[in-house]
Amino acid sequence: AAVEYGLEAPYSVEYHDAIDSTNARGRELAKAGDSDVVVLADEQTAGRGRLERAWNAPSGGVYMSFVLRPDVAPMEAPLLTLAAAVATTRALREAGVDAGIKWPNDVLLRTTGEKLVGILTEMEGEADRVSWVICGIGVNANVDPDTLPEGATSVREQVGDVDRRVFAQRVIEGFDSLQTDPDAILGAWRELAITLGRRVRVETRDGDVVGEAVDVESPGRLVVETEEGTARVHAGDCEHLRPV
Ligand code: BT5
Repeated sequence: AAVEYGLEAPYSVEYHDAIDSTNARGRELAKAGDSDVVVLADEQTAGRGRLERAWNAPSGGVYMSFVLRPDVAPMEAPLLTLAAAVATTRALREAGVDAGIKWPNDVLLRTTGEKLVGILTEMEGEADRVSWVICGIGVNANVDPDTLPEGATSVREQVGDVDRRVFAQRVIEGFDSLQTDPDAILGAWRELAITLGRRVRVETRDGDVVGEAVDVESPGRLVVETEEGTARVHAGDCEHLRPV
């Protein structure tokens, strides 16, 4: 089921009915020197999550990857993940879905904690400036929940199908308007977050951090008040975050 993505965007849009991974395609484009492209697909046959995990991407979803060359250092790239989460959450709420952001890279249904969206940001670059960033967003849009893993839900299951062209347009515009402005991104993120004010366990390679998640700081660190004091966890170090 191809969709007509006749989008008005500050990016050129490359649309695929089916592709292995929009992030993998974005990487090819980036390596070839392209920028300001959005790769969109109806279906992915080898969608990727973080840390070598797989992303289940049946036909009917919105799978999109921004190919960008922003003037940021590699350590600032997590801001783009936060911006993508903000833009996607706003688009979901406009569609009537009660979505909220779970740090670092998920959008969930607020009432049940079921996952609606995953975000995967990848980059390459020098110490002071990235050469490119791929920000990939996978939205369980018009898909049946029984094609998704346990703990996932879709827009279709919650409110019925969305017009994916309108939805993608909103995400693109929302993401573009935030750019890499840390204050705008963090301010919006805090308002849409479900992680803040909760007790959490953040699992990292170097052990668990347990305490109350109190804030997110630029460029995307979670601030946790633990019994031993204040801890700051980098998004890239988080393997799992669970409520406790
Ligand atoms: C993510 O990873 O959540 C990032 C997913 C990014 C997907 C987009 S789609 C467009 C672009 N192209 C790509 O190839 N990728 C990006 P992570 O936090 O590691 O979560 C992965 C875990 O979520 C898996 O191990 C499953 O448990 C679960 N999962 C897999 N598919 C899911 C789905 N469709 N909905 C909800 N949960 C899912």
